[in-house]
Amino acid sequence: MNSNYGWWLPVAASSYAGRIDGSLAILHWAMVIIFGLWAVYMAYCLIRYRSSASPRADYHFTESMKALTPDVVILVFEVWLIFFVGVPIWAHIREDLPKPPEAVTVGVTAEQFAWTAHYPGADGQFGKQDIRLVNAGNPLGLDPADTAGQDDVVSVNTLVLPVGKRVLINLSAKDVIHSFFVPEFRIKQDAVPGMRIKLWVEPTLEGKFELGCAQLCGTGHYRMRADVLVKSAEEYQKWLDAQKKGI
Ligand SMILES: [Cu+2]
Repeated sequence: MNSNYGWWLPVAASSYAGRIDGSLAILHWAMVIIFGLWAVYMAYCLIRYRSSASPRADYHFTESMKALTPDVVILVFEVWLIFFVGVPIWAHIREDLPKPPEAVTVGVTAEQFAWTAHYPGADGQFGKQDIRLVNAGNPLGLDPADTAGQDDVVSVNTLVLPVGKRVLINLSAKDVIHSFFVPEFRIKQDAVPGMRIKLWVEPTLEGKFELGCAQLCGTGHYRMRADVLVKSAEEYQKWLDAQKKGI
């Protein structure tokens, strides 16, 4: 897993990761260029206006609008960056949610200090959940009397996803606010008790990644992590078939 991290960004493993990295690259290169220009300008001013060359201070403010040119350029660049780069990427991630028939739907529930994945099984239906049925052996409170839940798969601290497929994740939390963070997917989303928040990801690389909690959530926060295993469609199906069904 450590090989996914280096001096630069972690490996990009989702369909939208490249676009996020692109916007980061634009921003950082722009900052390098702006920093360089300012450094050169400052050096120029230090020499041009040194005290031996200009012993008297000049208090006249220039009224030429030309002096505002750099500010206008930066303003236009920043507006462009927000509305033509940032917002479209954000809208793609927030709004282009895959619809259940074409997408794999997985429930992910955060709690102190674990991640529980919930798969609907062959019938595509999630079983009924009841908070009164929650216990150590039934972390999601699945109702054993509900037939829709009898083929459901519940997986603690292992989230298995198929490569090249859009996955819809219904994210929730049982106790306090947590945050679903998979750096390789470039996705981070708070999990809030009482809310079911939809997010999606299309993994583009098979492998093992780390799902960490990115919101300080208690004394065991540091160990609130899960493996994200991205597998081929066949391997994914094999894994699902091998899991214990129901509760
Ligand atoms: Cu947490």
